Amino acid sequence: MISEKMETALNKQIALEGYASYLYLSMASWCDKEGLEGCAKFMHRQSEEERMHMLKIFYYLSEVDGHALTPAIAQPPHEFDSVKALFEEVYAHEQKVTASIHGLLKIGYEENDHTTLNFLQWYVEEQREEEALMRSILDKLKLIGDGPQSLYYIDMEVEKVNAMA
Ligand code: OFO
Repeated sequence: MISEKMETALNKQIALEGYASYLYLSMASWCDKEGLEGCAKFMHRQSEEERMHMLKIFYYLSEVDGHALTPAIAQPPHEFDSVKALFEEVYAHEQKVTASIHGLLKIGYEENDHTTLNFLQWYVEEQREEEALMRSILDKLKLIGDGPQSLYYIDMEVEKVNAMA
């Protein structure tokens, strides 16, 4: 049986993952509009992954006799200043998600909730990977630059990441 405090916090995490899924879907659409096919494909995949992150908590809450709540999701931004600004926003959002996961762990330790702590380990690892991936893309962006001449090369680099996944 899960505590009310943990149930509420996990429902907040569901909402955060759901928002990430919508934000990345919106970013995929913007990339597509800008002709950045590799980036669009990448953001679509990220969006799917975030939906999976959301559902994983959803199923977990049901499994431990909690009540998973379908979140209201705010409309994400539709316009982005540049591809660099877009990836910076992704990175910032991932850092926010990581901080939120750490908040959940804190509650887990306070409550001696080993089951949830164990469940959350997957997210700790996932966030480490996601942050590293976004940092590596931002590093490449710094090298290539994101002026109009560079967009083609940026897109090719992100396409290489797609091919590795
Ligand atoms: Fe699920 O927040 Fe990104 O990975």
